[in-house]
Amino acid sequence: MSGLALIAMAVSVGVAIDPASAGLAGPESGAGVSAAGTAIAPTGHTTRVLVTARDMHYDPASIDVPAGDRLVIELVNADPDTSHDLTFGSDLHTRRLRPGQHAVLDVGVVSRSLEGWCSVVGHRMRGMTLQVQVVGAPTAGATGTSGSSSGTDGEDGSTAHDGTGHSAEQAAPTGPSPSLPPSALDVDRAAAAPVDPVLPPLSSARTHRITLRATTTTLEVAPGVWQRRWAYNGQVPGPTLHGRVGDTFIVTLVNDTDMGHSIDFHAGERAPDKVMRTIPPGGRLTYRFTARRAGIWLYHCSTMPMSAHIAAGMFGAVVIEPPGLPRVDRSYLLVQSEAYLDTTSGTSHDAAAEVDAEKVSAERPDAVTFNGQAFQYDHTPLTARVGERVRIWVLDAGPDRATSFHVVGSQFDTVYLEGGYLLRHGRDAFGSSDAGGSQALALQPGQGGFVELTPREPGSYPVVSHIMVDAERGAHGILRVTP
Ligand SMILES: [Cu+2]
Repeated sequence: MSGLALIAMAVSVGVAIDPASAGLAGPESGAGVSAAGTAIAPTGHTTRVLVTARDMHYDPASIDVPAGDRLVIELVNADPDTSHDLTFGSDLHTRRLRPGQHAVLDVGVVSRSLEGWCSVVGHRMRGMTLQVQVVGAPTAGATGTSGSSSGTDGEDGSTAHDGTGHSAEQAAPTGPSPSLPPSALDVDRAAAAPVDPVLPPLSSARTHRITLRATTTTLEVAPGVWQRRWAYNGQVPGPTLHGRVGDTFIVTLVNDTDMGHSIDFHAGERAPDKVMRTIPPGGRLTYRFTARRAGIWLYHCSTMPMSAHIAAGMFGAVVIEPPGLPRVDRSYLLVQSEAYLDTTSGTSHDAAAEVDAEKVSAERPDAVTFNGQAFQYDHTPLTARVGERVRIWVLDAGPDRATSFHVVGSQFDTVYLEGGYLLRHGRDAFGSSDAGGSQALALQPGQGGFVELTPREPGSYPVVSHIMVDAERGAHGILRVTP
């Protein structure tokens, strides 16, 4: 039999069934094809297996199927708070199941071993794989064995097809997608929607009520470079909360996505168990906290894998002013974070993909940003006049990169780090002379503070992370000072 004929036959017998879109139409006729290119006669028998998805595993994690049997998998999502699915490749998959839902997947006549996995970002990496082992398959050829998961290809390429007509190669883990070339981070182009870096004003309210909706939204991470971001209220960073010591925040979190999400406010002291729990698609919770201490505090999604959820855009700032904080002429807020792009199908608006969780794991950011977009303040600068006092609040959301916040051409006479002043008008905590100065504010992920400076001359002062590779990846902007 020629390779071409084999391919044609394999395609004709394999039918992927998503019960949401089609009824069970089994591949009852025709033969499967072994890994070595040998036709396998269908037994006419169907193996049905119930598989439960829970806690980043399938149970069972491995299924034995007699060669030539048709395999039908019933998948149940037994997780209380997050979505799962099962895919064997691009065409053979269930729909995404919410907690408690189930689906039937007709895998077809199985003639070689397969690996299935959950396509929700990060789940495969954390162990959600399902092995389908063919047992009792005939040995064919000198080296190949039907049912081998090694994917040994025949010379004619026919064995790229299993009995379902789907390429087994799709089952191989792909690894991180290629890095975005630095030239793609175009400094000279304007962002479609630059984020206002001005700190929202303090209101007189002592109780703050806000609804945060977890969304999936296509946003720019650099001019012309887009990602399907997971975002609170469709923006990255999420809304800034601004209050005083003693204020109460009543936050309603609503999950408008098809996967589980959560929220963790560093600004409050709460047992994580209930308020930080992951809520399912459509779910909601109320998270109440009182801000007892001053600082700039991170909030972020804490659903696993947390690195991917934060990298995808689920973070924001809570600014709790220290008592007696003096008024200044300009007050800005910069949240630094990294972006990890799945570049497989491009980064245009229409091609934008979700976060590349494997790239996050490999610590290979494509961009480092202030307020979610690389280089945005090169094009729409922060502004001040000569002699004005400028305060810049800085928060490092990570998930993984520290920052060394620096304003080229200026010095800080006031530096506030994690709830205390390192310097206040040039004087340190020991009350030494008032001639001290600072050049950079060092922050690890999950830390924040502010700096104050007074520009002496008009000009363009670069605002950077002095971790230079990150400045070159986009943690770079301009403070434009006019006379
Ligand atoms: Cu999340």
